[in-house]
Amino acid sequence: MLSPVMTNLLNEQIARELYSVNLYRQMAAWCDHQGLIGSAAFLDAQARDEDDHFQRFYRYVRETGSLAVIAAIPAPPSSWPDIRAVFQDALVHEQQITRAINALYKAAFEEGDFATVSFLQWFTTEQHEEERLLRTVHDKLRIIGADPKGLYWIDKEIGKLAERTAGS
Ligand code: OFO
Repeated sequence: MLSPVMTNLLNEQIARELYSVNLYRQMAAWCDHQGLIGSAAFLDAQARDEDDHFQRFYRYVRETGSLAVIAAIPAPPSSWPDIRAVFQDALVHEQQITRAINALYKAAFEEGDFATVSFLQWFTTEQHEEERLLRTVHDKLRIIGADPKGLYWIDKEIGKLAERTAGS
């Protein structure tokens, strides 16, 4: 059973996860439009992971007997100056999500809601992994700089990483 405070906090996270799905879908569409098909595949895989995160929170709130609420989701940005800016935004976004998960974890712990603490444990590990992966891509793009030939190869490499994220 969730307290009203924890129910609200978890519903806020449901909204964040849905925003994450839309953000990565929009980033994937922008990359496709630029001909960056490897990056688009990677970001589509990220969006699928985010949908899994949404489902986990949504199901958990329902399983406790509380009401899961789907709030209005703000539109994500739809264009970026270049591919580096896309992955910079993605990394900053994941760092914000990590802070949100940590705040949830702290609130659950302070309430003595150990079922929710245990539920959130998976997400603390997942956030570590997501930040690591996005930092890897961000660093690769920073290293190649503005070299268009390098960009072609790095896009292919980013596409291969999509296979590693699929279903994770
Ligand atoms: Fe990217 O971890 Fe969920 O939001």
